[in-house]
Amino acid sequence: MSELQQMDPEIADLITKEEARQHRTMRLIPSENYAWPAVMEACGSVLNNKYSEGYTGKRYYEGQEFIDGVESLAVSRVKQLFGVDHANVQPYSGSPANLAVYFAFCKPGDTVMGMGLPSGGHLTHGWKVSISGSYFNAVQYGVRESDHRIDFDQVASLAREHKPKLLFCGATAYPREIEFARFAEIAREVGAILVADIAHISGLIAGGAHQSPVGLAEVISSTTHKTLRGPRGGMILCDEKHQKAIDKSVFPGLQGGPHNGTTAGIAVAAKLAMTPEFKQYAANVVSNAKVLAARLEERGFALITGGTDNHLVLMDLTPKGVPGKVAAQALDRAGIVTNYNSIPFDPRKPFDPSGVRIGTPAITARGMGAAEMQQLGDWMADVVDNVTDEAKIAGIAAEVKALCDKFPAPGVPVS
Ligand code: DSN
Repeated sequence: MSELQQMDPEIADLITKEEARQHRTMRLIPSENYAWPAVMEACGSVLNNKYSEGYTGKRYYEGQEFIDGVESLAVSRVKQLFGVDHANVQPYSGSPANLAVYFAFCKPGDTVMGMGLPSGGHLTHGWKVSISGSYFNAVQYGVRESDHRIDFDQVASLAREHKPKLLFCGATAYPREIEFARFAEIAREVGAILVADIAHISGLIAGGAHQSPVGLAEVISSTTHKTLRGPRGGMILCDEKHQKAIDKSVFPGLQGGPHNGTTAGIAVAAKLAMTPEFKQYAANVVSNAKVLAARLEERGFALITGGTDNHLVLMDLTPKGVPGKVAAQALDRAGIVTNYNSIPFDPRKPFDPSGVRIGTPAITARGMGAAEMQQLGDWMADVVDNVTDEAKIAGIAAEVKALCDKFPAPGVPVS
């Protein structure tokens, strides 16, 4: 029996059940993935026990000789991976990373710009319920109603009118390439700092499956646990001229001690992301998303923008006559885990929207390929076309489980 089972059987039991759930289901939430087992090992180590406020060589606590080595490796590998001047790997996650970017460059009330949540932007890009939309004068751009692509005419005209200090690009529910060069041109024209939030696509960028914002965005923020397959954490990459402002903003501006186990996990993930295998993984994530999208479209799903360039597909369930939440819940019962999501110009409310958002990072990490994507598209259609047929859904759940048995998830024990 493990220490945890002896000391806290309730938590041990819940973890065992979650392991079984992660094994037997297909994880399609596009922001989720399986961290490498080596990453998990680094995160669950004695590094957890150490306080290290400050940065390498300049700490406020003694006993840092090995922690400094861990953070130096994480920083140098992330810099090498993305080809940037500076990397701060201490943000606790993506939202704190973005908050640190605001704190580095803005005062409350300053004007900032980002993509609105209903168009696929992130809460922290200025949406009104977030601190970013209430402490700053946040101007929101969106997508065109005609094709649901980013409306660059609107981005340019709003930027000229409002002259934001920061212009955020990057998204959480946008299935197309982010055109960093077009954003950079607009930012340059109005004197804004372009911030690329690459949380969803950092692994694709690292693996060469999406263009990089480096050289176009002066500041880049990201999580480290999505397509990058690292620990739950965040990072900020920037040009040398912003290094001081960013570092001061993260610590002591916003955070206390870094989570050293996470820092080690980021170092491990950055090392693994520099391998040829990871390049292949990133390419497979995108090709799987395209195959899945094509099959779903053949089976009658309406895809926002008509398809995908990245890891993510956003579907409008309206033509199927099923609300997004009902579809997501039925899919979950079939072992296909997605999230219901607003679509652009959604007539329904965010808690009961028209869409479902899916992505291929996790199922690709299990080694699934084109044949499995075709099968998955068929299962999804069969579920959504029969949302009240529990016998059919249970049958599909058994088939999903049989497929999952053939493709064990990295780092997830099979009980
Ligand atoms: N919660 C993340 C997502 O699911 O896209 C973004 O923060």
